[in-house]
Amino acid sequence: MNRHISGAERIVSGEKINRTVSELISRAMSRGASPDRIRVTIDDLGPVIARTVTGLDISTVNAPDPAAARSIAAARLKQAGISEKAVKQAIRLLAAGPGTDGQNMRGAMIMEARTGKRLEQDRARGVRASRFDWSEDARHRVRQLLEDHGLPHFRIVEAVALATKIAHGPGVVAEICWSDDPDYTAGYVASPGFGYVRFPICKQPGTGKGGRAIFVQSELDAERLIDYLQNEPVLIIAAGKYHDAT
Ligand code: WAQ
Ligand code: MG
Repeated sequence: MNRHISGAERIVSGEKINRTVSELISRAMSRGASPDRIRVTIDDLGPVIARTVTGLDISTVNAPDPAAARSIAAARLKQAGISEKAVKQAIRLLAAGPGTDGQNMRGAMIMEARTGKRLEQDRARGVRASRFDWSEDARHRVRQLLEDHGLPHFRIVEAVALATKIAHGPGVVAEICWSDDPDYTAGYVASPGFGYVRFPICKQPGTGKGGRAIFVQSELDAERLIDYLQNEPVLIIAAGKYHDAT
């Protein structure tokens, strides 16, 4: 089997490389799985200064079941300016497995907000965002914020970081995601305007289909966005706020 279990990445200064690599290796081996392979890649970002941003605000909508969660998520996306057609298309694909033959993708779909047209070149793999991280201080603060609201932080901290990078991308209107992990039922919608809105139950437990769809204003945005997602370093230097859902 060649199934990818989980990935993580960090942006750190040179003197923290050793410590960071050992933390990531411990993390990869600490979750019940015993991976056949752990791959570590270190990229020198050179003199490039990461763009610095604040993490998205976070809220939780406790919809009782997947149908309710998806319908509230859809309403939020429509308010953000995504067409009904595009929203339905994204949700249908996440539920079915958006890759080839109902497989999951390793990356995200990119969709035009008005038409739902898919703009990623490789529809089997999708686009992987990389080169984003919390500063040490901001990571500490967002963990504390989540703990203060009784939330386990492990996946949420990673998902908010990715959603924050995506929300700051050129042409991005909003995003929808739920995990492809059979025993993790949560998902979210995110946008620069309403932040990161979580839904603890986006799918039935045991369902191994999920993914991400990023909606862009126009077809012309796709190329610039893909370059940004893959290459431009983004460092989150402050945590957003936690709101009770409205
Ligand atoms: N860039 C783009 N797409 C990605 C990336 C990435 N770096 N990593 C994962 N994906 C896509 C890919 O299609 C996966 O199948 C899909 O997202 C889901 O990934 O409680 O755990 O890592 O607030 O399973 C969200 C809710 C959890 C957290 C998301 O996603 C919460 C999650 P997973
Ligand atoms: Mg997963």
